Amino acid sequence: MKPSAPFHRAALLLVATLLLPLAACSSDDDSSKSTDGRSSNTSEAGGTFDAAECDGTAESPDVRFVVDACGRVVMLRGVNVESSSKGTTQEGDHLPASGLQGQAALSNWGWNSVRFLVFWGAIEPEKDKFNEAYLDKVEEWLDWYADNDIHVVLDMHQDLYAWKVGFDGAPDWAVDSKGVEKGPRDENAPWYLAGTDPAVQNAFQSFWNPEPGQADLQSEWLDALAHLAERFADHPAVIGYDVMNEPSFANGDLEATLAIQAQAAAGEFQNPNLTQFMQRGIEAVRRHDQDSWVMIEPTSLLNAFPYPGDLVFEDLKDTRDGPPRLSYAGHLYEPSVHDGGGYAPSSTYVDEWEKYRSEEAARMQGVLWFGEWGGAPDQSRMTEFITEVTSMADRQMAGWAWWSWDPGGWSPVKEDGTTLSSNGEALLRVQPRAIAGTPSEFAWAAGDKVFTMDWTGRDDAHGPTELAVPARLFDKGIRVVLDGEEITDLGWDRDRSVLAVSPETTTGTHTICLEPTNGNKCR
Ligand code: 9MR
Repeated sequence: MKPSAPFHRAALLLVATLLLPLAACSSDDDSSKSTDGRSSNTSEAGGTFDAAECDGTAESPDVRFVVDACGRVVMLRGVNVESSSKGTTQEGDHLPASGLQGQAALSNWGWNSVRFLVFWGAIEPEKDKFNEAYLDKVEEWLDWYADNDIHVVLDMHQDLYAWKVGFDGAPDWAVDSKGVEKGPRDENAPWYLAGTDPAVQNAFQSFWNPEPGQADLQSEWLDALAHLAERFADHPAVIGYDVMNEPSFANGDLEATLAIQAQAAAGEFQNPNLTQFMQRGIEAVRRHDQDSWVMIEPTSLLNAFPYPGDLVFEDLKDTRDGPPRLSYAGHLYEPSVHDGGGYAPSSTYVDEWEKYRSEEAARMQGVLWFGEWGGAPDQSRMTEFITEVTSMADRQMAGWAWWSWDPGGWSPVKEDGTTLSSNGEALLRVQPRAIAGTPSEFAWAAGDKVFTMDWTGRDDAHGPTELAVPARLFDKGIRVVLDGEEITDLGWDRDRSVLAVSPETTTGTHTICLEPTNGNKCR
């Protein structure tokens, strides 16, 4: 988004309603995924790693963690790919304009995951006819990610419902705006203000609250999601599905949405309509895929306002055999940062977000994952914002996906697709990619460039523990102390920014400390 005027109170209500609307290892770890060898890790520090042991049968040691086909805990960290896929009409290829070759730059950060945008209108442009040619193209991207050890969450994206009334999402045939045409747009206004368009609201109403005689569009959406899961259940890159991006207006129209703000602020707003849709989303994925995680978003209202969540968390149940594989996937958009107005020192947003969302993820028995967060680089205290959010994520051992890759703008890279933006510089950090055990805590001190982590090994986790160690941060090299001993033979792949370590014993507690070559903080 192009940041416009600084954020102000009047816009806040609208952000709430639109941006954030209402109503409502590869781990797919079946053995077919691991036998092709791509889902298992190939960086074999220690030399004892047998990829054949990665049969995808290990369950997560805790509902708060994702695991890969090797049973290692995966801390999902990466980026959304990408806004450009939306296009401006249902027609078009709906693939990232930056191109597959541009993804190699992800190795600057050692990231292990992407949230990849797909669209109902691209999957099913004509009713009941799935577009396999589009899905074949998506598969080419998935193949590349699998080959490069990057997990993918497929995100059923929409912005203001559909191209025909808003920006993207639903196919033209699934838009019922009750005879109202898309209104004129002020190209200089924030995009989400287009949610005031009666055509958008009517289309959402038809989706969330159909009247007798109207089509059951929710079931149509879920059938497209189920088809996506059927196509990619066995793909080694796919680790999750995001049921619906930023669900909006599930409780009614704009007026009704504005009316619930006070209720929402008081923690009294619950949204059974959206809860039921998300439960059906879990079941739609499980028709074909028992192993991936299902990402569930609350109303988009909560992205800008860290109010208590609206989902009926205890009603969301995974129907797979075995422990639940769910993720609570709300977005983190500090309103002023989203609109380019800078990160005020007095902002309490990140603290409140942490308090509510971590407690709600626990109630849902899900992995906490910020499916989107970001902002323009050229605003005050953006680096502080990034540092605070990433530190919070580490404290919570939560995953995140930056919005978005699209080179230029908010991206970690400038228009050329490789030079780091100031956002990219701030996002360079040491963090876990895959942990052959169960982490108890980890932290990155950006000032001293010191990373520490404690974990307990598990017999059912195979392969090395991997950290993202961006080569650009340590031009003179690194010093690593594992279980009190300095490692002399480092398994650090600088091209991929991945460090692999294997403690002498698999089980038991382990600790790692990493710092620049000449550091003296790690003992
Ligand atoms: O950043 C995107 C902006 O350029 C587009 O105009 C807008 C509408 O398509 O979408 C923005 O991306 C949003 C994403 O789709 C949903 N979450 C919030 C993102 C930032 O506003």
